[in-house]
Amino acid sequence: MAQSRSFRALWALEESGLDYEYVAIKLFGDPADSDSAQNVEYLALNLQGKVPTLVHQDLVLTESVAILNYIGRQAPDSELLPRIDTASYAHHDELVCFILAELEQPLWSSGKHRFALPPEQRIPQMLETAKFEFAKAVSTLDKLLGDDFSTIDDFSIGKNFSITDLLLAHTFNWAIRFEFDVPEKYVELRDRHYQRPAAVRAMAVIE
Ligand SMILES: N[C@@H](CCC(=O)N[C@@H](CS)C(=O)NCC(=O)O)C(=O)O
Repeated sequence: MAQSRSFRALWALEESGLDYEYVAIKLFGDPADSDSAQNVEYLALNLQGKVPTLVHQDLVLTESVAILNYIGRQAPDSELLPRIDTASYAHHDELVCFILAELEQPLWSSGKHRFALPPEQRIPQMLETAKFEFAKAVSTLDKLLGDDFSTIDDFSIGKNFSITDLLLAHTFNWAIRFEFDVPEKYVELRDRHYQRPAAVRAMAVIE
């Protein structure tokens, strides 16, 4: 699905150079339609009827970060995953967990309480809480990346683009679309990484 976490997987596939087939899925389509996330065949792959799903031979993965890490391992030359030393791997794990649990969480809370949850489960006041939590996460990110970190020149781990850069750019793009307060430097980071040829190719797939 175009505007979703699926873009992460698509972008990583383009970065990796691996062959893939993109299958469009509609989240809110009629369950009788074969491209609906509620269709029985799709639910057999993805129990929650969510996106993305990656199918490779007998392997089925339904968590976007597991999908990114798998793509990174299938294409080591892409250096989407750090391979220098254990500490770099540990920083990768730490930053991935932080992005999902702290930076993305308020965005998804906001999405759930605006359109994804059944109307009777939505709490409008959550939107203010989400903005508060997002601002807190952004100031922690500043510290995690360090005072010297340049959003114009540096990468979040090591000396090349990797999965954590992709996740940061995608998450800030999400925040910008949802009209959260995003500091200018992270808008620049989003712009810089979204100009990568692989991101542009991935965008063309969903347009
Ligand atoms: N933790 C999962 C979350 C997947 C997810 O919630 N995807 C959203 C689209 S970005 C979805 O399918 N939502 C439909 C729903 O919640 O029913 C991941 O990272 O892949």
